[in-house]
Amino acid sequence: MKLIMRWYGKDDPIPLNYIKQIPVISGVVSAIYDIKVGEIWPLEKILKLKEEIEKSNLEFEVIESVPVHEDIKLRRGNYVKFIENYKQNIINLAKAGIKCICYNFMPVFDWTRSTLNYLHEDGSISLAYFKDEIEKVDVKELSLPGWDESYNKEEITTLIKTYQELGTEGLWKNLELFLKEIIPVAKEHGVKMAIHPDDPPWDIFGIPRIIKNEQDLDRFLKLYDDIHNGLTLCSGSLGCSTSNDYVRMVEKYGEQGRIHFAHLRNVKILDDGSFIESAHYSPCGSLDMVKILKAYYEVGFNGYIRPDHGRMIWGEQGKPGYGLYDRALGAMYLGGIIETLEKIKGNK
Ligand SMILES: [Mn+2]
Repeated sequence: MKLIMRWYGKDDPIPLNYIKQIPVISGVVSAIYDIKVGEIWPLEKILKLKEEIEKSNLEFEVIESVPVHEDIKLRRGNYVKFIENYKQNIINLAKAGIKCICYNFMPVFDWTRSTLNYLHEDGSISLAYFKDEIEKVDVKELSLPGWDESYNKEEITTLIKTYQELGTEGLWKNLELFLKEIIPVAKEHGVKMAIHPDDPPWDIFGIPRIIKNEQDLDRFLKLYDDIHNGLTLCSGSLGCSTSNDYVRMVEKYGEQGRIHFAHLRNVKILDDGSFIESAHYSPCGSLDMVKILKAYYEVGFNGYIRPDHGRMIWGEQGKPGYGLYDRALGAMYLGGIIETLEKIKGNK
């Protein structure tokens, strides 16, 4: 298991040497942020990023994310070109030593929350999802915190309608056709693809969402039954639904060698199914981090783990979910559990 942190490149307010000061962290997961979705990431740009990261004595083996263009998900417009570009990106990233690529197949929005500024009793701030607030939202007047503002209202309404018409089965089909093109390339170049589940793991606004639970993950893995077609098992996404047993998923898919990347975050699930992102420490949320890491440890997981969203604490301001302090606390907590597991088992 390698503990890494997400780093948003040169525009990230957190410098790499601060990340390096977190003792358990061995590397960062990053991406190229100034190339339009669907286009090729030039090898020189990737190598420059790698050089910068390695200068701080951090490893760079994981990408999050190479985004999938909406044309690929809808199989329309320039999808053929965008799939070819995607393959070239896998090849370029492999040349730079990248071993794992996280991506998602969520239509329109990567994630949904009703607030980015939920105030906890202790004064810390985090993201939260209140079901009643989301249900009140008028689809035609869509604007929610953190959502991509690059679409205007008309474009977004059309896009949502197009997905509603495509439907769940249509989206599954398009995902399968995408995998059949990209996984052979990933395999040839030794890159493990790791799909991120839908966040939160349920349908929103009638848009199809297909990576939500164990049944979906089973179906996904069978679409292309190869180790290079794997998972980013995100506890903060899958774990928002009480019907998902995250520990069981770690045991099951870990045993199959299909988990390549783990996102670990705790969430406090409320009675109505709403949730508040909490500190990583188990008593603060609904997930048991010790049980989760024990499952990873016992299944012999040798992929990457990162602390997921953190709260904003100690007056820090910055990108919601991606401040330094609380993610660093989370990383040390996760690292402490891993060290304990290893020493108790007498392996170290
Ligand atoms: Mn995640």
